[in-house]
Amino acid sequence: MNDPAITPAVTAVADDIAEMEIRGAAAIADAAAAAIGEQAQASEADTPEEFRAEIRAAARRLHETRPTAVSLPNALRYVLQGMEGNTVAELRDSIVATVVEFRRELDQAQDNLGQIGANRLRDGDTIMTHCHSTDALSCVRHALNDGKDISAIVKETRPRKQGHITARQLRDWDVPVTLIVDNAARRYLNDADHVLVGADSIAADGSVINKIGTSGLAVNARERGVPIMVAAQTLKLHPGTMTGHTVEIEMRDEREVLADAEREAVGDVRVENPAFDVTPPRYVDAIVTERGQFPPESIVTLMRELFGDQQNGEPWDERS
Ligand code: RUB
Repeated sequence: MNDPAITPAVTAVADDIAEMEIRGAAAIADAAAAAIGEQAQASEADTPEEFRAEIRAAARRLHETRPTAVSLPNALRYVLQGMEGNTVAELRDSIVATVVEFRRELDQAQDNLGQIGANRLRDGDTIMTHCHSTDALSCVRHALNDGKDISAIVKETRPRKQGHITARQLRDWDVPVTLIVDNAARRYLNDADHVLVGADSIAADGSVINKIGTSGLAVNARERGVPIMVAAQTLKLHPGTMTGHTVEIEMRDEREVLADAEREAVGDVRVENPAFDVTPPRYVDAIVTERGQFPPESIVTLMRELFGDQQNGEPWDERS
């Protein structure tokens, strides 16, 4: 049998995720689910078997783009588990409907956790942010809607400077923003009432996997007595960690760290560019989800409820 046909739309989305044109755990999940929907709609499969094989191949292509944000496999699993029917038309319709439902739940979850997170913020509070997280920003948006004045100290977030996206968004909401380089974070923690970050994955023990630099920020914040709040919808919970797996930390290209001219000037050194790090649960005060807020150590209870204890392969695995 020929390799299953993947549509150009899926390839384009996969490339955009790998290149970080589409980035952030929620946006990646949303784009991947939508791409499976496009695959379903554009498919020219003649048989249900052919159609299923195409969908599985598209999911594998999307899955291999970036390894750390578990929202990606969680989204793909959600959509593929919604595929049912005995004809190509039925299978297609079920995928399209599941993608719509997935997006609705994603938006709803972000909105709900935003309200829960906003309740932790008081009028006049200053937050310190790292990277760009739509879940974290949802908490700020709700606090503003509740009439609270919020200010922000925004870490630049080297090497990709996602802090600029956060700063722009907050300015659009009229939030006073102070942009700082990452190295200045400890100094400015004196002026912060909360550290507010998102997550790419949350492990069963409550460890938070987020943009590189989060763990150092959390350790410093704890030392200064500044509470650390992680805004993460349950799509970020990593089911595999319940069965003892660890979360893979993506290593990205050295060219994100050194431009070509700098590379020449620096000479023959090894450059490492991990995209994420792991913050141990003892440095996190609260994980805010759409299902409520949890001390990190109790997140496993929610994970068991949502995923059960067992994982039996993935719906995109090749079958004989
Ligand atoms: C993004 C990042 C964000 C989380 C949460 O890293 O670490 O904090 O993905 O974002 P990158 P959201 O820029 O490398 O993708 O809350 O929007 O899901």
